[in-house]
Amino acid sequence: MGTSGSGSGGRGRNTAVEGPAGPQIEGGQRMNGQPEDMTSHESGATDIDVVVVGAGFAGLYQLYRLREAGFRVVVLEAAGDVGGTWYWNRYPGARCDILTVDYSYSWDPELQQEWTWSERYATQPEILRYARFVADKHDLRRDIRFDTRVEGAVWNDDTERWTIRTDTGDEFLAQHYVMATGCLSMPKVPDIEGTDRFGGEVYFTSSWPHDGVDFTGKRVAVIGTGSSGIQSIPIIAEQADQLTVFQRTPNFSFPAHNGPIADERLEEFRRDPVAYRRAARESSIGVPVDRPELSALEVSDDERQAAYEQVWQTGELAKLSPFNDIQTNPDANDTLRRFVHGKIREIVDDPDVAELLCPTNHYALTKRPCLDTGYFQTYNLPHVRLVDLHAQPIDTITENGIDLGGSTPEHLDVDAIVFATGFDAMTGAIVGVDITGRNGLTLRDAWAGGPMTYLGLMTVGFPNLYMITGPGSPSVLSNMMVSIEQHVDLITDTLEHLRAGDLRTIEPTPLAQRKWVQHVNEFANLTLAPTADSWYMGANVPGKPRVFLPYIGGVGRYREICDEVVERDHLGFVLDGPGGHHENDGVIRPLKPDVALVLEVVAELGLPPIETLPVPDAREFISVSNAARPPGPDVGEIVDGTLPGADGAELTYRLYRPTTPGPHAVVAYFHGGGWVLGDHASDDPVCRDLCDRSGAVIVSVNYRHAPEDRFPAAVDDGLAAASWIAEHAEELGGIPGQLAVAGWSAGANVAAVTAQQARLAGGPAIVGQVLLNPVTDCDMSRPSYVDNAEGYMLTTATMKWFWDHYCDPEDRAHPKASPLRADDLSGLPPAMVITSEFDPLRDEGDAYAAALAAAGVPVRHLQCEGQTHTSLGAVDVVVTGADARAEMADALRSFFTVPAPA
Ligand code: N01
Repeated sequence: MGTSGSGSGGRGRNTAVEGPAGPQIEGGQRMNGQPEDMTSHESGATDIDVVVVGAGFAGLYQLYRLREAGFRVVVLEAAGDVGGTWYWNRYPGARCDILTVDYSYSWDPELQQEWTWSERYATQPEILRYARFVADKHDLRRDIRFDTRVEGAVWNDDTERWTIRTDTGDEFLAQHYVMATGCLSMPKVPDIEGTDRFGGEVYFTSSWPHDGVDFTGKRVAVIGTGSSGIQSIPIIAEQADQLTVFQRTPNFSFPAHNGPIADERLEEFRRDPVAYRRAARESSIGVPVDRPELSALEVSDDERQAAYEQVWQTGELAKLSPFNDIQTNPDANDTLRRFVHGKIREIVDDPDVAELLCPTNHYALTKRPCLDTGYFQTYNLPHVRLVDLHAQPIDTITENGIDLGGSTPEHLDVDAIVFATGFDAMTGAIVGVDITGRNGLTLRDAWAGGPMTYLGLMTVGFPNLYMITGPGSPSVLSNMMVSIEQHVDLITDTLEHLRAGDLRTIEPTPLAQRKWVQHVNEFANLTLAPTADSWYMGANVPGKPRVFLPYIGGVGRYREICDEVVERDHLGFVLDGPGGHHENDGVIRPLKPDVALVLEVVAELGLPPIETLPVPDAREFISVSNAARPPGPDVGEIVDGTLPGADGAELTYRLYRPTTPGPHAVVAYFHGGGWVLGDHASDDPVCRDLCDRSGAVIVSVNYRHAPEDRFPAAVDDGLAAASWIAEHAEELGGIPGQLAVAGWSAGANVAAVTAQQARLAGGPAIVGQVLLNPVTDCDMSRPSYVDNAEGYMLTTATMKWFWDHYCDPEDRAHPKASPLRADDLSGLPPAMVITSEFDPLRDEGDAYAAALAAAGVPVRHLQCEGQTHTSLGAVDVVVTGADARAEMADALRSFFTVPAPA
């Protein structure tokens, strides 16, 4: 999306033609700023409240806000003028790829009226003019030091200030230090042999000569086919005598259809700019477009084709996903991938070249997609050649050209080489400055395994250091303007808060940071994004840790999170100073992201609480919602049958047989539903999953339910069913003596009681028990009943309703109802007990695991963070639950390796 930030954080090699120092002021007046209210320290250093590094869009707005708030602030900028990315990236064809109506500041209502963009996607010169216009309008340059590169920054714990050192020999002592250095501002160091040897012209798209380059009559090589390459190649081709493009990875690119801004979008904005901007802030990527609701797999081929055709004709990054599962489902993604391949084959005349241009090694949109103007058409020009670096890798660059190896070695003479090879994204410009925090820890060392931040904004050990659109925030996955403004506002508000409270420092807590990094990763892992070798993953820079860098949860969600952090008294931060010491340790998003998404969807449906429904309606409601679940994995065979329960009851069961040849060990499984709801098929996905993963036959039993058959019917049926299954193991395709019990929720209560009753009765032999979020006790006063009373699917009220239907109060303390209350738990089969953090039943499950262990029973106790009572069973919906289910299956397999007790 739109990029921003300056190169002050330290740039890589400059072009052979021009360095970053040459100011080229086209408009506006340049001054080298020295705020009037700066004071000089005795050491000669300048004393100031805030140093901001970078005068791109982030730095400019940050300067404006801090100045308005009365802070003494200086901006240090390596370039000769404002503009950041747009100052440096002047290559031919450079434009933004977010509609410029969206890629513009919203904080100055006047500016929105004063400035009119000329095109849908403004060119680099126009965007740079805009940055200069803003700098002039607000007289920002007087506080900016141009041609000043920050080289190092050291935190002093005694003075609680940063010392910031520049290449001009100046030093600044600042209480706060803001990195507004941009996410794509540190060019990747060229990693192609012989680059330094080349005697011709060398250009980098990331720092293009200010006077432009004329390629007329020249033989030009362009290396790299990311956004910069794809934007510049068609224009270089117009001039060059010969153009050779060296492609390592073909990219997804869509026509930009640039031109005048579409009337309806502009009108929408002009009609109500405030509402328009609000919608952008609450959106997913910072552009006000509706979220798609349909899956790509639930529409007809024609409808899908029409939707993608619309995408192709629209040319907007924010609208590339017309379906809700393009980013998550490989099959859905493949439909878009094939559509784009079709387009490339239509456009490119030479079928071999077309195939080379079709991206096949990554899913669509998992690398940053591009918008182009005539990119694929360029390969139809007779003087343009595409070299596939997989077939013909570059051996070396020579004095006069490029040597290709591979199966068909060849030498190409060229006059100029253009490197469009990208950036050390998101972290490069930050760790490019030598930053030392508390106790001599350098940021480079602290981030050696990947960036560690809280909210992508601050990092432990580096107090009062702020990163605008840092790693772990939506940044590059969003319209940068929206994300920049949010961070600037947040930083400014934070500094005002500190000042008002006479506080000097702010720093995240280790727990908050660790959990935020985990949240960022877990969110990314819900999507296909981490599968690609992208710069989002750091994969383009040799040796860089492979970590998904931005936050993929969306700008609206992220903003809510940040707002909540502030509202909850700066949760996850330590604030300190003469005004007091406030440590508010905690985790802002303890739920797993997919669990949270499910809860959001359910909350939006506004479903009635189960306990408000008559039992038949509640059962109907559950069976309708169950029908909408993903089915779970295929198994070898499913057989329905009946078996005798207690009291002459006939019980239905469903048997799941693995695909592997039998006989198999057998699990008597008892479904969840509070002894009131569900049947032998209601835990279908979980049973399939367990069968598939454990390789055991699963027999799911439809024990009798309350209120028709109250306590102890369910548990008596449990024992009867287990006995029958043990006796008929061979008939069922099982191995005699290899029987375990398992269950979920009330079904886990039935399983636990069955294991106890079998021990008391001397049979059947049970080799193990797997209890998923079990009911083990009737005491509903434990903290988990209070902490998780509502909001996490199973509520305390529903649990009470279940108990009331199932069991008279005077019977509830009986071990057949509350197995935790059994006098003696010794000699029970080995157990695996799984409990979930956000489950009213959590504490009684934990207590049962502890009691079993205390009685000498071998217990595996898995306490699942961020999960709810129902989430672990949501097969193929809550993917973060898969590990726990794998462990359940693993436990079953381990039970079956031991002989059954005699
Ligand atoms: O950089 P890139 P970019 N040998 O990393 C190839 C933003 N942006 O400057 O994919 C051969 O995307 C590399 O190959 P591979 C935007 O966010 C925005 O183009 O790593 N090839 C790739 O093809 C964008 O995503 C606009 O296999 C080598 C290319 O070089 C981001 O900036 C415009 C190589 C680098 O592509 C970066 O874009 C421009 C090697 N040794 C940029 N090393 C807007 O429109 C790398 N490559 C706002």
